[in-house]
Amino acid sequence: NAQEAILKGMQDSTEPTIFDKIVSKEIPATVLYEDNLAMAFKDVNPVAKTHFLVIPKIKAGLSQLSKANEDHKMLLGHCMYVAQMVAKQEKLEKGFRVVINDGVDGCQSVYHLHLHVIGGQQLSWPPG
Ligand code: DGP
Repeated sequence: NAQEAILKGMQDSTEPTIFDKIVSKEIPATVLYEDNLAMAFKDVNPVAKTHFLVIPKIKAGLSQLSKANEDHKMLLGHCMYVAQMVAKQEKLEKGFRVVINDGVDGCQSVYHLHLHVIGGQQLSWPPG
């Protein structure tokens, strides 16, 4: 569709990451949901009983949230929507947390935008 074409055409000079290999199925992941724009899969290093990631399949320059521009709004909204949809699928009816780590201070380790969805147990607040 048109949105996909716009995203595909957006310059991406950022390095490919392990998440590109998950999208292309070069490396395995437990995929919970996938559509033409986004993918949700279990985090390999869970910090709670349920911990999955939602990523845009087309990075489109979004190595991190702070690189977002106007053209990314639909994709960002879509990822947020997918996060709550998969949370329902994973039966997180008592609640959950969505986190985006950005940059060094945010402890980001993979530079391909991703939403962490964490739950399945009582969480504490605030994070460090
Ligand atoms: P962050 O620190 O926000 O950049 O989180 C990156 C997350 O990605 C971290 O919780 C571990 C997860 N992760 C890293 N490599 C892999 C992988 O190869 N497979 C899966 N499923 N998750 C990964």
